[in-house]
Amino acid sequence: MASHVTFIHAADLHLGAPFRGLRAVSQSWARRLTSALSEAYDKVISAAIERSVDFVVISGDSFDLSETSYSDYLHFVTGLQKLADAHIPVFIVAGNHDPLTSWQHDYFELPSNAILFSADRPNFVLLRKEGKPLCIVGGRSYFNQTWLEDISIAEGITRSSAISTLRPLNPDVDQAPFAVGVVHSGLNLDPYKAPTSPAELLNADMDYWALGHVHMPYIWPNADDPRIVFSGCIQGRDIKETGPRGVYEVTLRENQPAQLTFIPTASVVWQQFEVDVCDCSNVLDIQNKIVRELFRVNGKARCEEMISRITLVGATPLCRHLSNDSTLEDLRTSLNETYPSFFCDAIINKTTMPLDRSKLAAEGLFPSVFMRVASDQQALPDAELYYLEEAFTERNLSSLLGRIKDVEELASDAETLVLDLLTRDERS
Ligand SMILES: [Mn+2]
Repeated sequence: MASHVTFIHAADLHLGAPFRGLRAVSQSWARRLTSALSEAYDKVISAAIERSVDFVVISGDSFDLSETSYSDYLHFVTGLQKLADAHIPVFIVAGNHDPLTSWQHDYFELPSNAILFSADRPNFVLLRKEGKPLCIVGGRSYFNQTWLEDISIAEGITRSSAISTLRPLNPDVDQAPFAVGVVHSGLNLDPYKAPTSPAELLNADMDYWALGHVHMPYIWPNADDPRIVFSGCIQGRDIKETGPRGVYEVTLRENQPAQLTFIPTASVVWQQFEVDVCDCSNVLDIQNKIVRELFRVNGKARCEEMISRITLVGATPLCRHLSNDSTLEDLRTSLNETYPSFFCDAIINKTTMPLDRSKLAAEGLFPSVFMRVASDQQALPDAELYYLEEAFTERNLSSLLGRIKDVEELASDAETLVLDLLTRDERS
């Protein structure tokens, strides 16, 4: 029988975190959000138990620090105890939000299946199955909120130092087929949070690095060979943390790439999206189109309850009604009353009045001159790109140049925007 190990990689639970950045919230949704984080944590625990995994790792930021209460600790420990009852060990590192110095041990004691790694050195554990060595787990915690060491947080977390550290008590440790590293690090993505490099981690000869800190799932070098992975947070906490959130179930087999299964855990998902209303003939039509979009977006979110921020775009004569705040607010209220599992916190109007370009050209006024200049310019995309390069460099923004993908589309959007501003008063 080929040997394998399966575990849950979770990170960034942020228990106790407040929800931020909502433009509007109803009382029932405020209550809903208060329970969303702890529900997501419960889903992590039940996923581990249902799948009978060999162990669980939590790669930092179990708590959000500023708000951690007795009830948050209690909830956390209760989950760990459920894993203990199912004989599932848990390996935890502390992150920048919950460094070791912030853990209030007067409130709780970790159950014996849970190991919180120290911050002073690399920690190693050997996991056995039926008496035989199965997997080495190595990790190191944050001590303070800032990683001040001039060494990498991952330094010394290698298969060979794990073997030499564990050998005195485990003479057979070098027979362990698997090794997993656990740290809370910005990797090469956030230079301010205990950064390290993919090359350093790969040199450590671990089979899988379970990282925390980046709140989006992120896999390096690629999904076919996941060696260094951020599982992301278990529940989005504001409108910037859109889309599904969850944990990975990881299976390691000898001489094969790690196999990952994403398990969604968010109990409320956040989404921001645009709805093009140019084909809607009245405001009710717009409402119906928004509803269709809400269901379409929710279909991909893998979570029933959803908070959304919706931007209306497109050219429509209804623009004049949509620029009235009370119409937008009525529309939002109606949406929220009709579908209680969706909450829209804001509708943003970016629609424009339709432009009659041939009429503008025939009038021969300033807009027609502008259209001629714009069309001459658009005939020379290389010159436009050169102009942008100069302008960005002058303003020290050359790093943004890589984001200019389609200069023709940019130029056409710019032309429409200018024409809209030039003619808005006449059309409304
Ligand atoms: Mn975090």
